[in-house]
Amino acid sequence: EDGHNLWLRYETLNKAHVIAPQGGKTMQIAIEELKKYWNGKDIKLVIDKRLKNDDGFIYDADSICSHSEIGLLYGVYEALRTQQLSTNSNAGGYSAPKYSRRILNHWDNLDGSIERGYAGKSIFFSSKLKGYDWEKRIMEYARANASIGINGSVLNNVNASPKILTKEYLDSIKNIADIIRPYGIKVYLSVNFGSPMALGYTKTADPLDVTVRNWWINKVNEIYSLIPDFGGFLVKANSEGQPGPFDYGRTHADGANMLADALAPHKGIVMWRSFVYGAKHKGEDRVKQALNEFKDLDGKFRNNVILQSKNGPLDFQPREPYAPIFDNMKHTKQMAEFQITQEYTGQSKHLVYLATMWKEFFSFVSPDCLVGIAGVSNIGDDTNWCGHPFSQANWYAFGRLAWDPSLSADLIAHEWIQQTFGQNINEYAIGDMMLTSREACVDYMMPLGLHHLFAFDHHYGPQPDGYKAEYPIEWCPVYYHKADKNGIGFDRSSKGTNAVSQYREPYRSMFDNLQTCPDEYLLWFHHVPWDYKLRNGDTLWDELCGLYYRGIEQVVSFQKIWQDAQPYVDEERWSKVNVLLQVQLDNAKEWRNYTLGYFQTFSKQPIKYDFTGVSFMPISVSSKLRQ
Ligand code: BDP
Repeated sequence: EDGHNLWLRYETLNKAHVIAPQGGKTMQIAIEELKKYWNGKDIKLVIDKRLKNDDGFIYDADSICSHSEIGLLYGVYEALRTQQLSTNSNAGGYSAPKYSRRILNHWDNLDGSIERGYAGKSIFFSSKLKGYDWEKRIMEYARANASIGINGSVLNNVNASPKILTKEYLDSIKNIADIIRPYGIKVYLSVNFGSPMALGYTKTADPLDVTVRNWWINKVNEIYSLIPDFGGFLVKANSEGQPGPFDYGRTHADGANMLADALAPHKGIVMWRSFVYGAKHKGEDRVKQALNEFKDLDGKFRNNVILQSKNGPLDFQPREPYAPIFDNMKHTKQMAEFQITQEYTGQSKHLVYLATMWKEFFSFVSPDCLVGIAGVSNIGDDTNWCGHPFSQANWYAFGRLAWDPSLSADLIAHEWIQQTFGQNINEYAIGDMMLTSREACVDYMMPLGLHHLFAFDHHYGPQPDGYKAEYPIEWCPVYYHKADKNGIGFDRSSKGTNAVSQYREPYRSMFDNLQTCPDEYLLWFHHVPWDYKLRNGDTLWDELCGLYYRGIEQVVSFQKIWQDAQPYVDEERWSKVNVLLQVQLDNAKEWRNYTLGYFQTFSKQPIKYDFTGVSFMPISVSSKLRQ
């Protein structure tokens, strides 16, 4: 049992009789899946053009009905999913996705490596795979995505090589597109803004230059001649060294609109990332820069441009407040970008279920203000796809939430557990472990709103004392915690950098005021004295210490839960998780020792806890964060 089958563990039954109209490849897949795995007798697939949403479907005991073949396939996976679950009695009814764009962002490089990938090499560009089973692997990938409703893949890294747009690569992208199309998945590409110049076709990449504009038009036409349903481009421009319109004195809107104009005749889109700092607003508090870069451009983007922003204003930290750009760009289409790959949450070594983090985001940012969701993928060519067996749950949860952001993290966890490990496992304990795992990670890495205390470059372990004169200050941990003899935290209140002013009410005032700022964001928004009394009566220092210890206790409790699960889990997956939980515990202790040891040099106060004598403190977060 190597985990390769993910949550797709249907038993082959071969007893269903499927009645379906003539159709294409997608219909064939839908029929095959039912014939093999459906546990009823007759089942009917019906195309009904009166149903408006292409991807939506109606599913009841003996029929699945949709406007389109892909809608039918989604209905089939819903039927098979409910068949696997113990709660299948309330199955059925109408289901349609909240968003038409449910997209994985792969950060895969053309040499087969993956930026922030922790599960092997690229399944798209690795030469190792380009053997006989390459096609099979891509098909399995597409099937897994279709089973949870994902319908788009950006195949390459946002730090994009211009070479992706050469004939050689476009031909291989066409092959991938052909394999994944029947599963309803469109291909998108990340593009380097400087491509025409870098590839030697133009003297500039200025978006207002006619030769540049024509190059892009021709390139886009070439792409569509190979891939008629190509989705569009994802662009990281003027960010972390990438070229962009600023290089020519132009705006992000100029840049995005040029690409949008080339794509529009083919119905393609541009996903333009707001992850920009160190450009025009260099020197300002980093978390304010994205909005400051973009706010004057609100309403200036073409209709087929979507601004894509990370959930938090910094960079995928274990906990951040939501990114205020979502409050402000009222006349611009927006997408949220979640990070499924666990760059800052223990990579594929720690068990951290991220659905609770994404739900926290949705408790502040209404799903209604978005037009799509992107997730930075955690998939590689490892046999089990994601490295840690529980990291598969994050891929699963991303798809389910992109389909329906109102699903609870709890429900999704339980669906995943039953499908992945079967119904005999101690599901509630495992569910509790998953649901509290992100809070545990916050506790042992950086509680109370601390952020970016990570070791340079690899972002795995702690380095709160990190400072390198040769690096931008925004990459240095000391910039973020600002610990000194008086206290700790980044003053972003109205008396500090005033980052709070970017938030809508009531959050602006709530975050601004030390008395009302939720403890979870305390040191994100305030520089707080070591002796400051928190709402629970503890001093800041004692609470900080307590939380690091609590995080460790949580991991110990996960180990216990996993011991109890041993009889119900196959040896291979059980051992793998067991070993990784020990790594997680060792790492959690390292985080505590290093971080508290360092902060103690400022607080000069004792740590009241010891390794063995810690009493377990149940996790409780502010009610707002629990929704
Ligand atoms: C950061 C990663 C970096 C990415 C960047 C991005 O450390 O590797 O290129 O985000 O999203 O989180 O562009």
